[in-house]
Amino acid sequence: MPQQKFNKARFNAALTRQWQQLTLRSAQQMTPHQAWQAVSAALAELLAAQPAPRPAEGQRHVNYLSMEFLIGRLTGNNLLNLGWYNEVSAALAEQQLDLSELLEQEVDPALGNGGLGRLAACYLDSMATVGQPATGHGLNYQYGLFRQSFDEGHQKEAPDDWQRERYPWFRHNAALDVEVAMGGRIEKQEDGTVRWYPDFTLRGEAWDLPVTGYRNGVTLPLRLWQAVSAQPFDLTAFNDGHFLQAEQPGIEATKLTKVLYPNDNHQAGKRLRLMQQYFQCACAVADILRRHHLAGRSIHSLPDFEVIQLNDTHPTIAIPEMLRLLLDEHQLSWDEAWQITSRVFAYTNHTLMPEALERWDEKLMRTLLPRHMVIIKEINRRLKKQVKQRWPDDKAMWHKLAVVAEGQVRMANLCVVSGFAVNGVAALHSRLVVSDLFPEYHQLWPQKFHNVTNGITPRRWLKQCNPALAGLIDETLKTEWASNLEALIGLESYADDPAFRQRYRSIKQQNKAQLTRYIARHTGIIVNPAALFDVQIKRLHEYKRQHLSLLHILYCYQKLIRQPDDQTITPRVFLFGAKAAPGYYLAKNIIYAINRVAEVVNNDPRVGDRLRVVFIPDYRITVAEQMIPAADLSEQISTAGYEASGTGNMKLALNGALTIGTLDGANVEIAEQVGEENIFIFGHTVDEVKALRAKGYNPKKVRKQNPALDELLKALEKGKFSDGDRHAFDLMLDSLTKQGDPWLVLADFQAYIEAQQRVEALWRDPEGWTRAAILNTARTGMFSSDRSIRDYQQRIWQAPR
Ligand code: 26W
Repeated sequence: MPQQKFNKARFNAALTRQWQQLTLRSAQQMTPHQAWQAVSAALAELLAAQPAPRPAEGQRHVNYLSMEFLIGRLTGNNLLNLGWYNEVSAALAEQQLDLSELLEQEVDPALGNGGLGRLAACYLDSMATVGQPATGHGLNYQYGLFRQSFDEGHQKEAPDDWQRERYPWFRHNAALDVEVAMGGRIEKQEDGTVRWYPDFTLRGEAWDLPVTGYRNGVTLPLRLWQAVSAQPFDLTAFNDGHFLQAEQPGIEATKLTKVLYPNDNHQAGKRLRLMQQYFQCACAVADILRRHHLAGRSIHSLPDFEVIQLNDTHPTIAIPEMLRLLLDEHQLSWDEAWQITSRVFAYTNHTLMPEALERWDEKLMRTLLPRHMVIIKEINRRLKKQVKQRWPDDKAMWHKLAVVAEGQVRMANLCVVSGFAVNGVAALHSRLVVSDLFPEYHQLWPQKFHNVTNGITPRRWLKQCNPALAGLIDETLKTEWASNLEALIGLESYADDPAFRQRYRSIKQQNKAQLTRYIARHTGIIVNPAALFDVQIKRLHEYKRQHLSLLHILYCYQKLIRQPDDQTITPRVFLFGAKAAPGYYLAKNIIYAINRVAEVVNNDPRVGDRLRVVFIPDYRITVAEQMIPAADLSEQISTAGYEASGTGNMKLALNGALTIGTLDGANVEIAEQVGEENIFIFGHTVDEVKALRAKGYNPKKVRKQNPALDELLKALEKGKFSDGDRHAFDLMLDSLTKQGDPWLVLADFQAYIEAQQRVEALWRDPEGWTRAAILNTARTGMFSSDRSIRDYQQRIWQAPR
């Protein structure tokens, strides 16, 4: 489809209506925040007319189900994708409104925790851009991820009431409202069918956000479901005289989509969370079936037209929900219903961490979803028959393959059994999904398993967040690279061009100066923009090892104190951005330790401006957009085998940061692309991690054999960074020393220090560094999410033959 033209007259008319509704007399009377709302609402009105793409022959409509969509600010991004930025800016200037200023007024919708949520947002952007017909289905949380602040170094959480004022991009599509039932009991009817008598019903409202393709006239809906009570009162209870009870279900309803669970990689097992999951799935499945029926199609042809991609196991209940509707509403036989369902669902795994793999208590599931539990049991019973045929008398095998076992429903197993495809998110991770997570299922159905390496949208993560570099690339390549990122390879030959290097370096310097101002404004800390900007941005988790970086900071600090006159020491600014789950005390202790060390280092006069440690509070998409273009070094130092992919690693490399990292997740593929001389790889590999654990890993021994490491740990233990408090960092230190160092931080310490020395050696050669940075930009084109979406299209989303 062609790019949609900007219609200035329609835009001005829509904008006028906006300020008139505010009972103002001119556009200039709006506050900057009102102006942002009015401009966005006017644009949303123009966009409502944009068509969704039609499926090509044999192409299915993709329904992307995710509990999280970390979309970030929309207004600027939509203007860039539409190609209207300059025209809107000019139209507003005529009314004395400054576009770039009002864009800063936008709230940052934080409807996700981390990587999985941001990936969902990048994938919608790319589906719109490549013209893949799709709908994103999620929840309209009233409160997004908590806002983070620091109180004497401790993380504090505050609610994120992001919709307190109206969010102008939303459109309530009232024609799509859905009824969702929960609780109650089931009864077998005389004809053998089952009837569900639920306890209460909620209404799901569809709140749509437009996702714009890049200059192709396409808009896809991101449909965020919101719970409201179906009826204000339960009339039977009301008539019985139980006035107070009568409002009960309504109270539940408003609670349901109130808040996003702030856990990342840890399942809490809460009833309300299960209700959220079911609510989302019921709304999405009803919506998909309605569209199918409206098109006048037979239910049997559903798999030819629709595919449902499950973003991890959080929306798994969509599977028994689909079966329930086919069996109970459409009165299909089990075999027919199964035929349809098992060709519609595909599942993406994002983590191997045992504590993140969802298991729901059978009892809880039965009280909330009695009919679904019966269906899950039937899936389990039929699977057992199949397994017994293949492996007679092998109890251990069945124990591994069971969907229901030990009173729990294993959601990942349910996905593998009931879906036609399973994929990991990076080459290494997809291998581990087969070898470590599902080896038995792989024996049964090898054809189900795939890899799709993650990607990032180059629109937001280069063109929008780094306009200076984007401009240099435009000028150099003279081609539309933003929708064809592999074209960046054309920059390779400029890596040896001194003039190009100079411009590339000065853009990085400009971005660093801008971030320096941001840091001063938000933290009061003055950093040296000429220093090496060493960046670690991601959720706070032990396996991501922010504390390994902390040990390196202490190492640098010690060295500087010992050799104050050594002019060869590299000036560094260590920058962190990370939120810890509110109940994850060890992670919070790591934040506290970093903040306390920062306090000491930043205020030590012997340090001068050669070392700074900055923990930027409330890390979110908008902050990432500031930090990524300014980074020199990208820290990707997870214990090998635990970071499924990483996507921050891709954003940083694309923007010309060099990676220091383990051979984990997509780091492996980044290393392959950029070449080993342009990346700093260190540490135990997946196989070495396994071997070390098998042999019996003893962190105390490592410590004893490494006097430098021992000294750093002692300084922390003795309270040197906590005003003499010897217990300030107990949670973190006990884990490293007394509790066996489960993430092998000490085991990788020495290799990490040596890799950092290689970093410094290259930093001393600015020409060599810039060359490597340019090659990182030039060679990371494959990490565009457009490529990921094309992989999904080819490997997974094809209609069954
Ligand atoms: C049930 C609690 C819970 C919540 C979130 C468990 C697991 C999650 C997510 C799967 C965690 C997550 O965001 N995983 C990240 O997904 C990214 C996108 O694929 C990867 O790049 C990251 O490596 C992975 O940690």
